[in-house]
Amino acid sequence: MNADQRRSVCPFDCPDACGLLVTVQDGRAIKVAGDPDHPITRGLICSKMQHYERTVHSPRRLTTPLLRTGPKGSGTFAPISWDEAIKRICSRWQEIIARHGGEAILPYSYAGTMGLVQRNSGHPFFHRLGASRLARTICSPAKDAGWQAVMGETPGLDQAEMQQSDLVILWGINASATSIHTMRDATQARKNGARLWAIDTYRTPTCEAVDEAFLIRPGSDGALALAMLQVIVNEGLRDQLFIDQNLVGFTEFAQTILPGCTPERMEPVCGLDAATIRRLARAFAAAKAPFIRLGSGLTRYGNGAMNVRCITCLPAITGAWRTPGAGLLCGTATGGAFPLTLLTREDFLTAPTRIINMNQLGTALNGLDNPPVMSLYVYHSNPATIAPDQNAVIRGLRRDDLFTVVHERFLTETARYADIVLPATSSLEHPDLYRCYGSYQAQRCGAAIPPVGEAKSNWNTFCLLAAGMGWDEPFFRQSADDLIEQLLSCQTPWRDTAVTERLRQGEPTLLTPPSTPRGPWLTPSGRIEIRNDREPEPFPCLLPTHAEADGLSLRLQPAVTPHALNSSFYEQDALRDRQERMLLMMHPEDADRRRLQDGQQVLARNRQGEVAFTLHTTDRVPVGTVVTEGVWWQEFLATGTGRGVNVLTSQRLTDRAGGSTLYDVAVEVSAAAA
Ligand SMILES: Nc1nc2c(c(=O)[nH]1)N[C@H]1C(S)=C(S)[C@@H](COP(=O)(O)OP(=O)(O)OC[C@H]3O[C@@H](n4cnc5c(=O)[nH]c(N)nc54)[C@H](O)[C@@H]3O)O[C@H]1N2
Ligand SMILES: Nc1nc2c(c(=O)[nH]1)N[C@H]1C(S)=C(S)[C@@H](COP(=O)(O)OP(=O)(O)OC[C@H]3O[C@@H](n4cnc5c(=O)[nH]c(N)nc54)[C@H](O)[C@@H]3O)O[C@H]1N2
Ligand code: SF4
Ligand SMILES: [Mo]
Repeated sequence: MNADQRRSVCPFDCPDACGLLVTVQDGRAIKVAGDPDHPITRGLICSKMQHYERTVHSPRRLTTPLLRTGPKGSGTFAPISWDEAIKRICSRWQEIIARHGGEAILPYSYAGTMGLVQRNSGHPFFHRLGASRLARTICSPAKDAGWQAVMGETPGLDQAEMQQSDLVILWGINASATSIHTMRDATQARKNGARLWAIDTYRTPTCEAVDEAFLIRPGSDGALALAMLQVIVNEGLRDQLFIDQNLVGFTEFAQTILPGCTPERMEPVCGLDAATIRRLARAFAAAKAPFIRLGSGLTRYGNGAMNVRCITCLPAITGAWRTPGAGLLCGTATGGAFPLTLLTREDFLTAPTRIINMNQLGTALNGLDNPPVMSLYVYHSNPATIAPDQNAVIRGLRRDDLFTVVHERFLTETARYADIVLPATSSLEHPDLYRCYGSYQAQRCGAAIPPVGEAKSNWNTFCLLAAGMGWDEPFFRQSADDLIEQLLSCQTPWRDTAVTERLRQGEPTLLTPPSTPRGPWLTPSGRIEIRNDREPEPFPCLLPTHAEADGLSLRLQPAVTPHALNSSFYEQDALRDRQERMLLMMHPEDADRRRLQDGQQVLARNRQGEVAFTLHTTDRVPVGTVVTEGVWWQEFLATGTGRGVNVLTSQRLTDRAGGSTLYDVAVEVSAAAA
């Protein structure tokens, strides 16, 4: 490594937490590459990060604190000093607390950075403040809930096992866009002779790279899995010995639920014909080592957790868990490796405060009382763009009596509604400790370059706010490196001293979960729980989506683009140009039926509102489904209402765990008025 090359880690919300090599010249990052010595990255990073230096040194970066001087949303601000900004925030908060109590203040954050210290920096501060708490459930908590209903705390598979599989199923995961190293491993498994399948709702780039893609109706994976289970049981393809030794509740499930789930009955629900469902079931049961990699999209439905629960039964009933290379990977939970309560400090809360679900920000800002939300502090998240029911969120952000502070790298749509904007560092400008959530790697890194302008990290900003509030806890006088050291020096069964030392040195390091994915099963009964009486439904079963009750003709998928990550990366012009504009993909038959033509402006609408798109007719989407990719910054939308796709998504929650239902959307589409 030459003197100018520094190690860093990709901070974005991606399962891989890639190791990076950053070339630094005169305090600026001039090149970013994948670390060839990182065991997952192996030199390969996605196209979004290949020019991370363009994000870090973007002319759009915020470099000083800003005070709003025009109407909310207008983007008119004047620079102020950090001192003044902290003073204004703290004095306004003191007034609000005196009048309404601490719960009138709401923090809002999610996953702008996944580093353990910077991501969790606000928790001790807002606990000490007595603020409302935020349930951070926008991504995929229903996936964990569905897995846990069957498998409890049993850890996930190691992705490397995919190489021993003879049938890899990418189930509801657009791996070529969202998990490129999974895609690389799956492609390698295919070269080794495995068959590769994808199960999705439209023909994604991932579907182009597999042997066979199966397109199903949105939110119908439970129906597909139940029908496969019915075939497996009916045709005697189950592993009865494994079932007897490891499962609880199978016989009753097979007698009461499965008879109603024949492929013929499930065909109209999931949109695959009965013969194909039978073929899938038989091939799954016949495979020596079937490996399912489950994505997150399919969990963002009113029945999301239940659908995952149904899929989780498949490897249990065929006894796939016996065989290396076989099983199901939802994600890896490495929470036990670094005790986060050292950072989050629940003990700073003097009494439990109310919890507000982040998916219902619109309602929280407009409809809450006792107390109303009088101040919103947003950090490393962009709710005006990424949160469901955008019209409600923006209506709330427009409130004149709402005091909004946004800590950001860019003047996002959310920042445009702020009273005070604080400039944030990028990951190259602050230290942190990262862990993958698709495998078991972790890595620490220091700052590679000094802060751009007057930007400050999340942790440093909360330390200033704590001082501004006049608090004297020594906790808020530590550095981010002190906190990292606390996490590392706390011993856990995941790390021996040699592993911890490697982490201290900034090496990519493998953590070892104290138990294995192949048992003992970490459930209350010690068995794989096909029956679970702690759930509202004791058995996996068919549940409806929300959207099917909406009575609208098309199902909308607000899917991801390879050229951005949620609303991040829109600041890079070249990446944004690859997306061209916000398209609505529709099957030609659906377009003909509505007399719509490719390239035309259309409006998609439902009860939350309407959004303008450019129509793109394509048979990549099945009849009855429309798709738009990307979560666009409103300022780049050329047409119509200037609102994005999240106008159409709702605040409804998943069946379990309070998750978002961003994919559970129905719309009507018509021509936009000329
Ligand atoms: N390039 C890029 N990478 C990203 C992101 C990004 O925005 N862009 N976002 C990051 C984040 S925060 C996350 S959570 C992950 C998510 O990454 P993934 O786990 O891949 O999840 P999604 O892309 O949301 O959805 C995966 C696929 O599920 C499909 N799908 C939707 N509904 C259903 C259904 O009911 N059944 C089935 N079988 N499939 C369905 C979608 O069409 C999509 O192709 O990606 C991360 N990585
Ligand atoms: N329509 C639609 N909506 C979606 C999704 C979708 O696929 N489609 N995906 C959903 C999912 S899965 C998720 S996880 C959420 C993600 O939602 P968010 O977590 O809000 O993710 P981003 O849109 O990437 O916004 C992160 C912001 O953090 C800022 N940031 C980055 N690093 C730092 C830092 O160190 N400090 C501070 N203060 N700021 C920083 C970035 O500039 C960026 O504006 O979006 C959800 N919304
Ligand atoms: S976004 Fe994911 S694939 Fe891309 S560099 Fe970051 S961790 Fe790696
Ligand atoms: Mo996510």
